[in-house]
Amino acid sequence: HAADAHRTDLMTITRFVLNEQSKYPESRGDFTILLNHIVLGCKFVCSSVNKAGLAKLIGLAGEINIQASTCSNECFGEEQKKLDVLSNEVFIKALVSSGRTCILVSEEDEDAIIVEPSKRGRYCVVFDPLDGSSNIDCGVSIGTIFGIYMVKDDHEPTLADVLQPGKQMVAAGYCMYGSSCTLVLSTGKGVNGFTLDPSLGEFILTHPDIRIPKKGKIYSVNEGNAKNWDGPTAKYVENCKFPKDGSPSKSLRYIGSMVGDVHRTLLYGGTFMYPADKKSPSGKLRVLYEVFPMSFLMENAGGQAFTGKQRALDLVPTKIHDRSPIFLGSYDDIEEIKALYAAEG
Ligand code: AHM
Ligand code: MG
Repeated sequence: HAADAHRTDLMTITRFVLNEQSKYPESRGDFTILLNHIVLGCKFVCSSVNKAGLAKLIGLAGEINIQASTCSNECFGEEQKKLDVLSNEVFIKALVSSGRTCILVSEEDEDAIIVEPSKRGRYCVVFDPLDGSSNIDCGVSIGTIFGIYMVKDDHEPTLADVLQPGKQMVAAGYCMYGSSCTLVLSTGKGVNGFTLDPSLGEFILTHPDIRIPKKGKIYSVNEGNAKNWDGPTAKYVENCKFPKDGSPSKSLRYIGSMVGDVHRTLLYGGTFMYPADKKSPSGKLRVLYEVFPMSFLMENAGGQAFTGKQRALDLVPTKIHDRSPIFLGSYDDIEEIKALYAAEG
């Protein structure tokens, strides 16, 4: 019976990646080990995010905090770390202890972290441990985003190892802490999604070979910034609302959590944008650990990612926290945006 087979033959993320890596005779399992440590970080953050509402109310000592509903995280003093700080520490410790990394870049840390020689490996990991900070306190979906580069030899790691165009990444993904905990991963050949089964503590393959629809019916952008947009962005959004070719108007969906907004875009199709505006000529999102991983996933799912000037994965970051405008999503929809920018000259 087919349904029974699903219940007893579980494709965990580890098994899936081991299968994939075994196609390369030179593979020594290092990537699988690295990924297992990333997965551990995701599970920890997932469990912390799920407990966050409760922890606020009960407090660490187990006493009911009567002020919980009227004060923010600061009320809990030193003991209660903010979720984003906690997540950052967990990922750094997990990545360093994997013994497979040499340099780490986190959105939470101004400087890159050079791993001590005795714990070094060949991978460079760039990540945003908990993205969507404005959504943390109200229980809306947030996520972790990561990208992975690999160095060729064992030279002393430097910033040059991570200031590489996104097309050089060997893998990228995100974990969304939403109504379920979903990890989406690409190692450069397609995109696969795994959902955490809390009773097993394992990510199970639930979304094999994700392909983004060629054209979508949704656009996603912070329209509150419209007065500062450039011409092509304004024109594209106008076309979404008042199509000139007789096609139906598109729906607007915007969470303000990149992971949730991109996840929906990947599954349902459409566009996600954080364009440049007069106040922020480079947009808001960070090249290394937001724009690149999401662009890598989009392209691997058959979509596109564009900066307003070029293919996003061709960008060469000059600083680890650089920002870039980004338009990503369904192939045909991004073609439309590219045409508007090309017409602008
Ligand atoms: P953060 O790193 O401070 O959480 O900011 C990143 C988030 C993204 O998840 C999201 O796409 C964007 O900021 C939303 O920004 P805005 O509130 O300007 O629309
Ligand atoms: Mg962020």
